[in-house]
Amino acid sequence: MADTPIDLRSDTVTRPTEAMRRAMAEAEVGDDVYGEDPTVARLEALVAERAGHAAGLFVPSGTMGNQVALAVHAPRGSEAIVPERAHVYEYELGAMAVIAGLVPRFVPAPAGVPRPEDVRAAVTDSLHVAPSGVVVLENTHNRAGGTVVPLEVARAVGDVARAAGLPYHLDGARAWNAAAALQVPVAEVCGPFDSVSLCLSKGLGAPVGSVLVGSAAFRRAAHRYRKLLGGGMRQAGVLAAAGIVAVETMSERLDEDHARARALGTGLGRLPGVLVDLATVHTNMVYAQVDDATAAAAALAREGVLVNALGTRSLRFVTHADLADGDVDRALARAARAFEHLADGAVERGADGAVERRTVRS
Ligand code: TLP
Repeated sequence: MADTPIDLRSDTVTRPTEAMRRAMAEAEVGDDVYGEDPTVARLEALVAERAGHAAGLFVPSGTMGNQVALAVHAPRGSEAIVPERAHVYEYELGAMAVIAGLVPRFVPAPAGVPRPEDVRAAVTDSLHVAPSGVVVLENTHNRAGGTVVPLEVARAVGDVARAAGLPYHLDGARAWNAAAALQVPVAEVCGPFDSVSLCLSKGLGAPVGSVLVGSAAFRRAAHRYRKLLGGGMRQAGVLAAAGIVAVETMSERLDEDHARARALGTGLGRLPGVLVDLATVHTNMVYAQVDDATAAAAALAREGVLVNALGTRSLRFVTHADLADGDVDRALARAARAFEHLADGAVERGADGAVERRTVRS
């Protein structure tokens, strides 16, 4: 294996910065189950304020943030209307069924963006099917490539939800990335929703945690669910302190991750046997199509580049705060070595090496 591995599996692999570690060591804490941790209270107020919502609740993970929100919003036996390939369904182990008793109703979402009319068509109060319980969006949409949902679409889907009397939740694990890409404050991204789960442990680099924001009444209900799920944490200010540093110092640097993803995507797309749709590289993720994702990920790992294989043909590369200058070039050089022997099956090239035709595969 070449030198130090470059870890592009996820932005969750980032380690706390020196400033975070100092803040953790010095955090003022109390028993948060008694509501006595001042640092947790500060983090919750900070994120609620940044997101433009009345109240925040610190939860251990994005999964718990989403699942608590769904459980609060929708009655058991109802449907969660979700964009296809949404994290709340694909990667949360069926939690919406296990915890809240919900079934998913998918709407098509090319590039992660549903059409408001498809959401409207998915709403039902028919006697013969499960009633609609909640509408969900994901911004950025992970499985679609870290793509950004435009604000006007988020608002228009919100109008549909409101007209139908349905609560509206955002999986905003990477809402700060969406805000950076759209060049708006994160409150704009979070504005149309009744609740948003924002992760501190992804692009912002905190070691643990998410904040679920919404109204004061929503927070009261969510607080009970968090406890029910075993998410009542005691001196959690040690973790919240890192979250405060993350929000205050790391959200402004996300453009750097996005520029690196674009450079990485451009370089990867030039390699034999690799197909990258640069139109989907909006933020810090690059999805590359190859003939055999498992073999390609193993070849990359041997050269010192760690990525996730998703499905049989997709590789996901994620840029993040722990990358150093030059890591993208180093990763590309290693990828070129790893893919040397792969067939150039995905693309056809002209004499000058330019891609002439791409075969798009699922
Ligand atoms: N996603 C992880 C993996 O689970 C795939 C990653 O590496 O990207 N919503 C979205 C959109 C997410 O991408 C994730 C994490 C979550 C929610 C859940 O967050 P955690 O891992 O904190 O429970």
